[in-house]
This record gives sequence, C-alpha cells and structure tokens, in this order.
Amino acid sequence: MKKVLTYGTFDLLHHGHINLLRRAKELGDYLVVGISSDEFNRIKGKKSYYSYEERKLILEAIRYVDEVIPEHTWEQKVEDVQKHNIDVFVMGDDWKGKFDFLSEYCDVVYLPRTVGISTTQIKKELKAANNG
Ligand code: C2G
Repeated sequence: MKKVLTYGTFDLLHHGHINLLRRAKELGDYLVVGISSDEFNRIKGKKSYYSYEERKLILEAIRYVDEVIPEHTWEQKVEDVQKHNIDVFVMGDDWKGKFDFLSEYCDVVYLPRTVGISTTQIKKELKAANNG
C-alpha cells in the first residue's frame, strides 16, 4: 500500500483544497493529512475561521482522505513520515523546495496550486460584500 502525506490548515474548505487532496490521493492508495492545530496556526500567523476539531471533522468526510493527524510543529514531518511509513510527501507548489529535505525519507512532490481561489480571498470578498 502506497501511503501519501500532506499538511495544511484547510480552513473554509474550497475547490483548491479538494483539487490538492484528489491529486495527492491519485499518487498512492492511502492519504494521511496533517491538519494544523489552532496553536500551530498562530505560529504560522494564521487565524482560521473553523476550529481544529471542526476542520478535522470536515476533512475526515472527504472521500480522498483516509486519516487525519494533528500538525503541531514545523519539525514533526520526518517523524510523521517514518511513523506512518509514508512513500510520497505532497504539497502545493507555493511550498516548492521548502520540504526537499524529506526526499531522504520519501518522494517529495509539489503540485500546481489551483489559481483564483484562497481562504484569504474568500474572507476578503465576504467582508466586502457584507460592508455593502
Ligand atoms: N492549495 C492549492 N490551491 C489553492 C489553495 C491551497 O493547491 N488555491 C494547497 C496548498 O498549496 C496546500 C494545501 O492546499 O498544499 C493546504 O493549503 P493551506 O490550508 O493554505 O495550507 P498551508 O497554510 O499552506 O499549510 O506544514 C505545511 C503547512 O501546514 C501548510
């Protein structure tokens, strides 16, 4: 069984996230998603609309996702790859190059981001729409 791993906040889930998760799953048979905790989001400088528990519930309902684990630190990836016997690590290409060190332990694949959508954009457009 070929196991794939990716990480993210996955707040206000949108088709960019789904495109990433679908393509990640296509690279193997089992997809593990490390979802950023609320505390780690603060470290990343992000404040998600949905809590960790809510984002976890939503991700676990996605057909491409087989397992969700918490992401607490930048440093846990090597341990996660080893603990979960990961064959392929996948991220959107906004992260291109940032995780190449993992190629010692598994394949590293950066997939093109879906253009024209982001959680930040959703928040901005909703804010503008509500301000009239
Ligand atoms: N993504 C995408 N296209 C978009 C938006 C996001 O392909 N239009 C991808 C990102 O590249 C990432 C995944 O969807 O691979 C999750 O995006 P975020 O929730 O924004 O994740 P991020 O904050 O980048 O967290 O340790 C890694 C970090 O936790 C990644």
